[in-house]
Amino acid sequence: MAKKTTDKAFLSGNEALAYGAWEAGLKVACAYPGTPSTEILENLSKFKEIDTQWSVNEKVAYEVAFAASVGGVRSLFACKHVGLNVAMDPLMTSSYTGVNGGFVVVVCDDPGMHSSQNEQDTRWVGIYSKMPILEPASPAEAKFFVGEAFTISERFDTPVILRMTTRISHSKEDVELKTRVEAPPKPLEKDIRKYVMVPGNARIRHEVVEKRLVKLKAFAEKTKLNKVEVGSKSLGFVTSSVSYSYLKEQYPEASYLKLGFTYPFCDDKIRQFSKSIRKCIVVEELDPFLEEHMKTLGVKFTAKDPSFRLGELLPDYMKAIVEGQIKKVKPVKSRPPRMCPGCPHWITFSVLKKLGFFVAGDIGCYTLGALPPTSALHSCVCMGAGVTFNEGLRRAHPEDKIVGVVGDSTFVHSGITGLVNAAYNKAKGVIFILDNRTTAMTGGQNHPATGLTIRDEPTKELDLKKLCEACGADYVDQIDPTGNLKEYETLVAERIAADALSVIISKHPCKLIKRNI
Ligand SMILES: Cc1ncc(C[n+]2csc(CCOP(=O)(O)OP(=O)(O)O)c2C)c(N)n1
Repeated sequence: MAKKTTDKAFLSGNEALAYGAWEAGLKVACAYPGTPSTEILENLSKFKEIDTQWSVNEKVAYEVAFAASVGGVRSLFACKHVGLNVAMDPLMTSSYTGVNGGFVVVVCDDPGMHSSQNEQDTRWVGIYSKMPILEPASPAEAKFFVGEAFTISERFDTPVILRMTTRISHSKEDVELKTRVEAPPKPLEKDIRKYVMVPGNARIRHEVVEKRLVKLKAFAEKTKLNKVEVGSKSLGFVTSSVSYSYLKEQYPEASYLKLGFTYPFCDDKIRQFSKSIRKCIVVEELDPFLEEHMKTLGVKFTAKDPSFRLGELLPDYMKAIVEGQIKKVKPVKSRPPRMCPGCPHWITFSVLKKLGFFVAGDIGCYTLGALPPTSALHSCVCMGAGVTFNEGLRRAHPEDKIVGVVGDSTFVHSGITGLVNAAYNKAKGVIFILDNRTTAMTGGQNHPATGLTIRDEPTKELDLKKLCEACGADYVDQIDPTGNLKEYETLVAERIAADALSVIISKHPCKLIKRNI
């Protein structure tokens, strides 16, 4: 990304957001990769003024970034929607403490599940956590909104959620570039009542949060982030995010209540708008978030057919939704992904296929082991579950043949605790750590076991073998399976026969990265 002072550049939503955060004086940014959010940190790491990191997982990323805000600087956390689940523990209480420097929580949802294990709609987290939600409708807005989010965060003493979706993150447009405005660091406050969330203090903070919500609601009515575009009196839309951009193309003459500050809801604006339009339609991707709230307001409107709650609202569907023509979203013919030719994961899956075991799987390129021709991965729920499913399934079926598979990045993210748990609770079995020296699924990001930082600088390298031994595994073997099939098969057979908890680290670099083993 070109770093210019005042100019235009053709940027994706994620690039634009990174640029906007830099302009707004961002100092510290943390993330764990996840499509469609990954490029935000990748782009932020190009700015020397910003301290960036790949954290080991989203909970850690959230805490480090949030602590930097408590320390008085503008900070940012970014993740994909499921990453927010991992960060929910600090997130919920950070709403109570509030911030010092502005703190922005960027969450990229993935309607249509282009690259995700579920399709959750992050907007509900606004209600649950009592934090404001901003929703840009284009890359240019992503850039503008992140600056606004910092201002709102500091003004109302709250973390602010900036909700992106795949199409906003990955589509491109011309955006204006400006200069960076430094946000001078505030002093580190020793404020026990604000930052020590023991029950006595948290009760007081809960009251503060409720009062803050009332103020945020008043702000939602006034802010230009929620704007009315006056057009036809006979047709109007209440909408947000990419749905707004799609509708504008198809219905340029209609009226719009375009919500950029989606939560807390701007009830008065919604009431006034729906009253002023003969046919008011709410159009939103995924869940009926606005729709359910508008029902409670008793305003007159129509909404999409419930079948459109699944998947993306593509431009082609807009007319159908408005005119009520189709009830079912036709799936686009898909071409299934597969592991690359020469991928080291192939070898493990060919061995596992021959063994015929139940393979407790995890999330990464190796999840593709579930597809033909190997079809040798039998569960995949969330990151880290390759380790814990081996244990849980064995507790249900002690006699069955079960192993677990996890990637190197995923093991560091959330597999370590599962291995400690297995050792502590005397579980048995073989866990394969498929160490391809990178986070391949999301495009090849570094992690602690690669020994390289987000900026490719050498750092302390996490020794997976020593770590697994320390976790309590009885046997830990490290082997390069490529060109070594016989030895690999013999080792696997030995460890499976043993009445023990074993870890086999299958180590060979991904074909798409240049790295020495
Ligand atoms: C909670 C959560 N965070 C992030 C992701 C995105 N993601 C999917 S797989 C993966 C890691 C893959 O790396 P690794 O385990 O090393 O396996 P590889 O793809 O390299 O084989 C990530 C970050 C996710 N699905 N869930």
